[in-house]
Amino acid sequence: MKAYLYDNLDGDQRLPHDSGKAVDVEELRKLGVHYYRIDNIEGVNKLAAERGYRNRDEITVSPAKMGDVYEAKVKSFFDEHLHEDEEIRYIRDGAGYFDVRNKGDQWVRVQLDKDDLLILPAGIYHRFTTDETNYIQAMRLFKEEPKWTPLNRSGDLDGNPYRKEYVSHFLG
Ligand code: KMT
Ligand code: NI
Repeated sequence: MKAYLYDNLDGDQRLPHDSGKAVDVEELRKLGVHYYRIDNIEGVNKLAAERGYRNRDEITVSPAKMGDVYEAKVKSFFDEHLHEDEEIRYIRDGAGYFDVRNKGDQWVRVQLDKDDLLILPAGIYHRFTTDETNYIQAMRLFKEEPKWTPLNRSGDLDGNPYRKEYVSHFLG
């Protein structure tokens, strides 16, 4: 894992876009974003049980797996959005980037590799992209029903109760 401010420069979303300004785990924690390195599935099972997670699936995001829809999928994952539930991603193979908004509404890019696990709180604005290798395999964990309807920021979400809760808890 490596986190830094996104450089906001033009160019493919899959490039590193590293501004050179590092962001540490403490700063992520203040945004409600938790990072763990876990090299065994028992560790993931324990964390999931503690947090009340009951379901999971595995997704491979790659041209080999997705074929013609790969490019469109990668673009849609990169639309800024939030969820009304916590999002846990455990990287099984490959690599990718989760971008999250910080207190100043800047993008923080979190680079994840195999064995990295990231928890994003409900209501945080974020987006995802593969990197230049165009390959990631991840476990997605969810509490009850899969509830990953992305709510895009372009819709006005200031009144959304999950957003309001996040803002008052972490950005207030
Ligand atoms: C997400 O939340 O955008 C995804 O689940 C993308 C695939 S998981 C690395
Ligand atoms: Ni998401």
